[in-house]
Amino acid sequence: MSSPTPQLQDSLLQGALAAGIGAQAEKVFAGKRLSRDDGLALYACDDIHLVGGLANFVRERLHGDHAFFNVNQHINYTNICNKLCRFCAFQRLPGQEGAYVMSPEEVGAKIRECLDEPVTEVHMVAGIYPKLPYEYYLDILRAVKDVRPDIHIKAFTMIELMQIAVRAKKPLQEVLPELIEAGLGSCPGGGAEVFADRVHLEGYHLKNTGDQWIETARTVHEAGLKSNATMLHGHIETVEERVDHLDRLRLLQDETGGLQCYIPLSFHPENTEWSHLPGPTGLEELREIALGRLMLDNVPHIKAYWIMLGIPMAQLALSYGANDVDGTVVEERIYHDAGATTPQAVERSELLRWIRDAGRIPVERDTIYNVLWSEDAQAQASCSTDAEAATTS
Ligand code: V47
Repeated sequence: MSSPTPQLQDSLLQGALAAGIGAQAEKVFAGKRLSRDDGLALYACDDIHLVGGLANFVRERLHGDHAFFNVNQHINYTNICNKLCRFCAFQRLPGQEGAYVMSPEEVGAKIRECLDEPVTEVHMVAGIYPKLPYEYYLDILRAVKDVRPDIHIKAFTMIELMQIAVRAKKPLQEVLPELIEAGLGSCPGGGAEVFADRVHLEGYHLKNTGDQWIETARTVHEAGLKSNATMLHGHIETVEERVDHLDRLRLLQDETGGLQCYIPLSFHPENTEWSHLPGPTGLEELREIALGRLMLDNVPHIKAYWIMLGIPMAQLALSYGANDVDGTVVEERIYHDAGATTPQAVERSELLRWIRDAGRIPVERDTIYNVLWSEDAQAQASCSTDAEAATTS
């Protein structure tokens, strides 16, 4: 496994001093936490490749050349939603053309369709449809497990969990053990958007606030579940609001340690109320990956979600701070409704090919980052140790 050399560190430092981010580079090399002002300085730095180089330094210090992926399937059980978020192209109102709700049987059938594939995770999220009863959520989890008992269910964003607790008429603390009993394994990072109240009011005022997202994630972590975290960038938010978002995630992580991965999500404007906004450029996307890696010093993994970025940009992101690319993803809908032109799935062999092409070593993981397979002896060894531990416990 490669690790950053002193020569690389020296040339990065020279570049950083010339670009006016020497103090930030020194902190990065010393493993010290960057302040909010440091974050602003990194956003303001003209040389994105230098910022990316610093993030890559941290990425290689943590993960060497490894790039994680998994074999996964997405299920969006309903697109009916009452939150009317201005950035969303996926939502429908009840009765509107294209509106759907999948029954638990239909959810099970979707899982059955992929039984021949080596899928280890189902990523299940949807809109907020208040008519769905509490039992529905338990039933869709059970439907998945009935068909594929070994699959890991990563389901329900924080706003969905808030809604489930409302329908259960119980505090989330009491609901989570029941969801876990029905099959829930961890929670995805979606729905965080940008925590700042100003952006919340303007773009998604019916949805949870930033404080509510953090509070719900805290409850999830206290219940023993891991979760991911996202930030939806490239619309009306300021850089100060992005730094604030990252800092609040970092503080949550100091407290709970429950975040395993951070995923910057690039806003796709098509078919949304914000279709007049341009969305982020490629270099802005790379900067978000880099800032995530540099600011979130306590979050182990940074994901370049290839469905959103496209494969070429995800390959580049693996040298700008990202160490994960998500998975093979069968049937993504949220981004494709918003105009994404990436494929809706990729073969495992194809994913391996383009990770190798990016100069990285593919490592297949499960949802909670146990290594399942790798060409690299060191990663493979940690995989057999995990397997031995699992079989002897
Ligand atoms: O919650 C919705 C965002 C999220 C748009 O946890 C949009 O491993 C851009 O959270 N343009 C869903 N973004 C995706 C998500 C995710 C994806 C991959 C992995 C994980 C994980 C989580 O997408 C939504 C919302 O924040 N979103 N509409 C749009 N037009």
